[in-house]
Amino acid sequence: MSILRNEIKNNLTYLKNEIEHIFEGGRDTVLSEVTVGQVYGGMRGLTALVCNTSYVDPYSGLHIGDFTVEDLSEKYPEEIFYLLCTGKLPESDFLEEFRKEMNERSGVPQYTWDVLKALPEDTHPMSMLSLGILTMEQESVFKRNYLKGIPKSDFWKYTFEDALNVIAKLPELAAGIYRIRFGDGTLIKRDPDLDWAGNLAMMLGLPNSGKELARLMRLYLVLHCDHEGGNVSAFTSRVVNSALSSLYYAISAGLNGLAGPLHGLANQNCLKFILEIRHRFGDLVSEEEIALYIKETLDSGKVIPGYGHAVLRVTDPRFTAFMKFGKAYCSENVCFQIAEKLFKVVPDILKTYKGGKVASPWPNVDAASGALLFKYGLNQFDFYTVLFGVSRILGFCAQNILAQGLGQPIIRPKSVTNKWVADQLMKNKVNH
Ligand code: NMX
Ligand code: MLT
Repeated sequence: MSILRNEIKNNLTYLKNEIEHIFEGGRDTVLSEVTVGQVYGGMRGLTALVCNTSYVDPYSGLHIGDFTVEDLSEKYPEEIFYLLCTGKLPESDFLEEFRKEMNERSGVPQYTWDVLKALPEDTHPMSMLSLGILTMEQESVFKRNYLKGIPKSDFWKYTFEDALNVIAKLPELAAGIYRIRFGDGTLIKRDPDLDWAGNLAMMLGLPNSGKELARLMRLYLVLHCDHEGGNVSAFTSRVVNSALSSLYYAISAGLNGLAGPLHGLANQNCLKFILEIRHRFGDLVSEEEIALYIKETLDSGKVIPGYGHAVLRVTDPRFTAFMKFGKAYCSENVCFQIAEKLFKVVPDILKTYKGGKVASPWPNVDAASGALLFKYGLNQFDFYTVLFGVSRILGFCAQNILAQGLGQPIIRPKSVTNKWVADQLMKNKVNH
């Protein structure tokens, strides 16, 4: 991985120069003011973080380097990892080099399997993924070297080693979780000739898993890789790593955030929702029936999974990329057709729901992906967020490598009490 390591080094030099210029231009320049509403409202819209792997524009969605989702949807996730870390797409020989590197670093330790197999049968696959990573923490190259003593400027190099070691084990770990939890527990050996996503698709051992599942897996692992720095999982992972807890701790923590229904778990809930609609109204459900079901769901106090976003204000381009795949390969599939009908019906209902309070009535990344996985026999929807997690770990790794390389300090914003806020309001009134 010398090419990638060198390119990260070059990227860090470039980013450091940029930061120097920014500081020269005005370290005290105000970027964002914070209102009382934001302090109590999940800091929505507060610009208080820098993340150089990717950027989410409210109207055009995810950008990685100079590329949009549409530009990247035919790429391999390995190439996206390179892009996240360096800001550039790799040369053509990178995929072959990466495949060899993954072969050398692969191999989930037996003790990890022993722990996962000892868990209760109803353990959620996301708990298994998070725990699986955590079991391997004592293998951290960063931790071992930090204890010996290493210069701060070299931290990122050891974290990069940890990243490659984890990434190499992910297809086996995720597929193994699927087979322990939903299969007969036997593990399928990886194929050293396959790419990262192709191996994962193959090791699930699904009866009809052919080239199309591998193609979907590649797209899936590309589309979920990163979504700037403020989403729950990436931010959590970064906060944990900023304490110099190893990448293993940081990844596991990030995954725990991803496991929530308002974040990554929404994707399993989306398919569940589609199957409930199908069960109740049949394969040929009408748009009117869907509208009825949506209203009932909202009246019961639940959210519509796969719709809404904290930053986006348009249809998520990642959703559009999945729909494009679905139209090409799954247009006859009933679940996909219901996902299409939901897209026609849900936004208009959410636009007026709660007096127009829903900031984005549009679909996010999760609204259609489950329907596609289902078509290829991946019908255990509890597993879907694991795939999101496998992909998002690429982002966690890249964000933490770059942040360490830039020498970013421990994250520790200031919190205040209600009384402090009330006193502040009072002072403002007196001053006016
Ligand atoms: N269905 C029903 N109500 C919604 C929805 C939705 N899909 N989206 C937002 N709202 C409500 C929200 O609950 C809130 O109500 P209240 O103030 O009464 O609690 C109100 O609209 C305003 O929320 P927003 O400012 O629009 O959204 P926020 O930024 O707080 O949250 C989400 C963003 C994504 C958490 C929210 O849209 C949601 O819960 N969506 C459904 C779950 C989902 O699809 N999550 C996946 C996100 C993507 N991912 O994979 O991580
Ligand atoms: C994500 O991909 O992390 C989600 O869209 C949530 C977010 O960006 O807040």
